[in-house]
Amino acid sequence: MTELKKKFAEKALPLAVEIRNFVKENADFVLGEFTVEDVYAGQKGIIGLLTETSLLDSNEGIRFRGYTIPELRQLLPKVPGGTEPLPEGLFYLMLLGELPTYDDVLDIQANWAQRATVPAHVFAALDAMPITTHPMTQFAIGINALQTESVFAKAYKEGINKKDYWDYTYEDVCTLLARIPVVAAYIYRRTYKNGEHIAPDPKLDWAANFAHMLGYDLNEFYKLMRLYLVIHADHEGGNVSAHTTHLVGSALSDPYLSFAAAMNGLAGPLHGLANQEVVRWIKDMQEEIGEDPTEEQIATYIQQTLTEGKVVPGYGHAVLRKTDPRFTAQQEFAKTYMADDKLVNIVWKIYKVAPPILENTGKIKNPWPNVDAHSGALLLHYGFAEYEFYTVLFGVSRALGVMASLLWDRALGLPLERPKSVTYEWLKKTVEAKKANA
Ligand code: HAX
Repeated sequence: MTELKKKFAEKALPLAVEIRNFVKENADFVLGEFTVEDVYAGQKGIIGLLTETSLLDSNEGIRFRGYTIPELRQLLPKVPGGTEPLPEGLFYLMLLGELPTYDDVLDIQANWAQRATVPAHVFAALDAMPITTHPMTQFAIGINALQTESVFAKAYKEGINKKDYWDYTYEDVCTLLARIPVVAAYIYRRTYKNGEHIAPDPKLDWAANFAHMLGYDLNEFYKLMRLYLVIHADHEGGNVSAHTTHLVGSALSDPYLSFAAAMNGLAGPLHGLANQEVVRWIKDMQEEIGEDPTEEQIATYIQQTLTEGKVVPGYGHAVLRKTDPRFTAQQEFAKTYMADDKLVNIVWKIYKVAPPILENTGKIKNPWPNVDAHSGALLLHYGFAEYEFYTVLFGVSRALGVMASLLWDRALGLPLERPKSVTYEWLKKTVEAKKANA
C-alpha cells in the first residue's frame, strides 16, 4: 500500500465513524427552508450535498481545504526553481486536508507514472470516431473505454464487503488520473496534428508531461499548465461536473463511469464549454468589428449579444458574486508573461466594459467574469489555437477534485442520491392547502 493510500485510510475511516455519530446526534437540527421558487431555480442555495475537498464563498471565491488560490500558489510544492504549484500536490491536499511536502508530490508522480499505460483498445475506440467529433465527445468515449480496467467493477462483480469499497475505488482513481492526460493528448494529436503522437516523458511532472504530450515543450507553457490544472480542479460539490460525479457514483458506478458522465456535463456551454465559447465570441466580434475593437465597440457588441437573447460567455455564476479569483490568478500570470498580447488585452477591455452593462440588465445576479473568461487567451498566446479542445484541459484538471471527492464518498459510506421530485399539480395543491389552513 502506498504512503498516500495508508494516510487516507487512517484519516477517512475513523472520520466516517465520527460523522455517523454526529449525524445520529444532530439528525433533527434544521439547517434551512426552501421555497417554490427554489424548486424552479435549479435548487440554488439548497444545502443537499457533502463535499470535503473545497468550499465556495460567494464573495471570496473558492477555498481548497481552507486555502485560497493565492495561498495555494505560495504554499503548494513547486518543481525546483518553479513558480507555479504542482497539481499533484493539490490532489494530496484535497484528499488528506494537509499540505504535502515536495517528496509527497514526487511519490504521487512516481505512482501515477507507473499506472499511465493506456490499453490499445482505448486508442482504437477513439480512432473509430470521425476526426470531426468534438474533443469533449471523444474524451467521454475515451474515459468510458478506460472503464474496462476498473478494479472496483471487477471486485464488485466478484463480491466485496461495503467497508472495502474505498480501497478498490482508490486504485481506480489513481489509474484514471494517471491515464487521462495520455488520452486527452491522444485526442488532441489525432484531431489537430495528423495523428503524430508524442510519447510521455516520465521525468516530467504530471502537468508538464501533459503539455509535452500535447506538443508544447516550453518552460513557460509548463508553468501555465501547472497553474491551469490547479485552478480548475474543484469548485465545491454543486456544479454540474462535481455533482454528476457524486450522483452517478452514488449508484456505485465505478470512477470511470462517474467521471465520463461528469465530462458530458462539463461539455455544456453554461459550464466548462464556456472557455471555448469565450474565444469563439471574441473571434466573431473581431470579424464583425476589426482586430482591435475599442471599449465602445465592445460595449455595443455586448448589447447586441444580449439583444439577440444570447449569453455573454465567461460572465456570471450560479454562486459567485464577485470577480472569480481563478480569473484573477490567470490575469496575474498574463501580466507577468504576456502583458502586451493583443487578445489578452481584449479580455481585459471586456472586463472593464462588461460588468456595468450586465448589471444594468437588472436580472443577471453576477456581472463579473468567471474562470472561463480568461483561459483561452492564455492558451492562444502560446499558439494553442484549437479552442474546441479547451474544455478537455478543464476536464483533466476537474478530475483531481471530483475523484478525490468520490473517494471520500466511498470512505464515508455515503448512500444513493435520490432527491424527491414533484409535479406542478402537486405544488399547486400543496400551496393551496397550506394557505387554506393558515
Ligand atoms: N450573459 C447574459 N445573460 C446572463 C448571463 C450572461 N453572462 N449570466 C446570466 N444571465 C441571465 C440568465 O440567462 C438568466 O436569464 P433569464 O432570466 O432570461 O433566464 C438571468 O440572467 C438570471 O441568471 P442568474 O441567476 O444570474 O444566473 P444562473 O445562476 O441562472 O446561471 C450561469 C449562471 C453561469 C449559467 C450564467 O451566468 C451564464 O449563462 N453565464 C454565461 C456562460 C458561462 O460563462 N458559463 C460558465 C460558468 C462558470 C463555469 O461553470 N465554468 O465551467
